[in-house]
Amino acid sequence: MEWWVSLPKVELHAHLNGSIRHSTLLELAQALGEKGVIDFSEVEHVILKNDRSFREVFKLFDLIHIITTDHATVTRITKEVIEDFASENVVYLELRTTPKRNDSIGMSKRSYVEAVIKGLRAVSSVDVAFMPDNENSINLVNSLPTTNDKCNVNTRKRIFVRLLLSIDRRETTAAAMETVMLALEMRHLGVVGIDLSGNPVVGEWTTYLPALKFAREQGLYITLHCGEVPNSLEIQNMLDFLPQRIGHAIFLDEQDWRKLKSDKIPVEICLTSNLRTMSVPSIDVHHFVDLYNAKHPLVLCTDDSGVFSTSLSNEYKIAATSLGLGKKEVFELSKNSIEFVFADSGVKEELRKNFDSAAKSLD
Ligand code: 6MZ
Repeated sequence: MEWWVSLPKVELHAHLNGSIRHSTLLELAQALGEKGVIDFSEVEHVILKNDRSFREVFKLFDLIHIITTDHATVTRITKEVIEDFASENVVYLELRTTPKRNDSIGMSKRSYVEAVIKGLRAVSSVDVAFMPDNENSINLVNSLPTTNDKCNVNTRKRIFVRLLLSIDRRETTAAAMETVMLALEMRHLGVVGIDLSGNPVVGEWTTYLPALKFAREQGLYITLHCGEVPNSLEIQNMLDFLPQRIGHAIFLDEQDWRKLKSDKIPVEICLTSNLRTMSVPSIDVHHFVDLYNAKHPLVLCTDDSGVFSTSLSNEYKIAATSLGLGKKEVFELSKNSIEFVFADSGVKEELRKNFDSAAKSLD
């Protein structure tokens, strides 16, 4: 197994519908094509395309949503996405998704999230620990091996999963508030926070602010997609809000960088995503380099492993190669991500132990 794959990793910025397997997306699109809902020959070309502009990425998301937004499919893709991350040794995954309402098939935001949770329970290839108050028993319920072999129990892989509910920038204040209320109700099922995402040229900060403030008052963690396009006022407002993390942080000016660094707001870095969408022209001018050298808190993430054909192992490989990092530094970079997870101190402690024991066998 390649070293990058064996390395234990923490994924904190992964959108469910962006992480869908290519094979699954094509299979589902073909089935809808056969039913006459979409024209498969046109869609196939869009799915298989490799480099996409920012605009095209969001057009693809609209298409993916037509293909995936029913309860059974949401459950299936959640299960597969977790299996895929676990198979490359992601030991903690914060998965984010936008709760969607679709009256024509009886889907509410709540039933959408319930379908996601059903997907968490459906994973059998690995132990999925997602309920904060029930971390140990869920492992057993989910994945008790069929034999009585004690070794078997001990050697099964385990992944911690937490959920972030996303507010889409197209949504109204009321819809954003509905997502926050749902997150609060579903905390016992592993929902830990709120993400603001969606097409960055759409919507206004003031629309989401009431819901984000309320979420924070109620103790939910907040992460914001910040500075994906040049929008100086919004970037300043977002940094002033002091979220627990931000994603991307591309178009910040000198003053914003100073503020980000002095407030030590951790940044979710998505290298391949930024390069593929041409938001950053090349890896050597990516702000990751400066933030890493400045020892700013950061975490490498995939963003949309399906849409951008990447994996977290690949992101570590790209980062290490471009900065000339040795294995020890890469291991530390990965381990340090634990400090920015939105889970409690017990989970962090477990993860540290996990990394320490992996360090012995990783050379
Ligand atoms: C902003 C993004 C994104 O929520 O349906 N999303 N938002 N910037 C990005 N960078 C390229 N990548 C994904 O997952 C897909 C949704 O996540 C957001 C978009 O709102 C997209 O529709 P879910 O599971």
